[in-house]
Amino acid sequence: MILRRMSTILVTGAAGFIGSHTCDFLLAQGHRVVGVDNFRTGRRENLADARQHAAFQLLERDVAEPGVLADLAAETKPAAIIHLAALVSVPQSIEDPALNFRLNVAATQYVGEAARVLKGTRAVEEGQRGKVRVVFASSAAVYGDNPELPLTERSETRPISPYGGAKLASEALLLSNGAAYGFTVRCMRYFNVYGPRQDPRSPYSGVISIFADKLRAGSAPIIFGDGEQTRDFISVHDVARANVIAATAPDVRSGIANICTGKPTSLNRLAEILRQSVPGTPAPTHGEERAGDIRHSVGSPERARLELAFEATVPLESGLTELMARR
Ligand code: UD2
Repeated sequence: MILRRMSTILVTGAAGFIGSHTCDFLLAQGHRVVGVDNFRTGRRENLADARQHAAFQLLERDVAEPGVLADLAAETKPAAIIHLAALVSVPQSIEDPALNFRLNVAATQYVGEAARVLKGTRAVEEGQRGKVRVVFASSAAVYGDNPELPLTERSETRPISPYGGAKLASEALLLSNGAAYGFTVRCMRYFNVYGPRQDPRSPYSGVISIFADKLRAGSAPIIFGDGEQTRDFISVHDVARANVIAATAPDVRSGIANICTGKPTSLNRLAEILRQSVPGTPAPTHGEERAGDIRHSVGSPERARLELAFEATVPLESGLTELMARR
């Protein structure tokens, strides 16, 4: 795949888990990156590698404030905005739906406005004749507890948290703005993303970060329920690559894509692979099933393959081995 060369890409939420890996991958591909973060949950240390690059610029700004992103877009004239800044916690969205609205819906409107500003200026850099692009971090949470598997982009969306609702609303906002004002929008429905830099500290953090943290400390992970529930775990390296393809590959059209592997893995299997990667670690114990837990979730990766030529390539085993070898 031939990527557009040396674009300037604006990444919101640059210091976050997915954001920082996306910045690293963009820089490795030779792009210039303007990273924006307000450091509410993002961490400076996530950008230790990116900050070594001359092509990386980091700005501390709050993109949930009106006008901030539009001004930044006018200043930096990126070819694409990858919008990853968000309230990332599903439980927090339930506790504070107003904050969820501000960070996960209102801020998205400002992304649309920034893309409109770019469209109006000579936004696209010399040599790049493509349209302005927006890549949006959506989530499998838009499917809620839809049991028809695998989940495709045509599956019914019935989110069961303010977080999932906000992601779905933001998809519609951006896609409709893109259609009305003439910019390209790609909504990326990430499934269960894992990898280095994922914060394990909350009980609602991704299960892999929690298990890895426990095993590093020499304690046993706790599997909620019988462990036969399944998830579609995808490496953050694959997710970062998918974001970069969506932002920079030629001929990407507006639309939605699941970003997943298409392979279900049970929690029991996950715990077994983790134990194999670090011999001598304790066996998991089983606890109560988590209230509201979805039994099975797996996505269809077909549309991403057809429309983005993206396929996840990191096998879970090697992704987990890399994770356990770090820190
Ligand atoms: C997502 C949300 C979660 C909740 C849920 C609602 C994230 C990271 N999680 O969960 O907050 O809103 O959707 O359905 O956004 N598990 C264990 N032991 C642990 C931790 C988790 O067994 O210490 C299990 C958990 O019960 C589940 C699986 O691991 O069956 C995956 O959990 P997860 O929170 O990583 O992801 P998910 O998609 O269930």
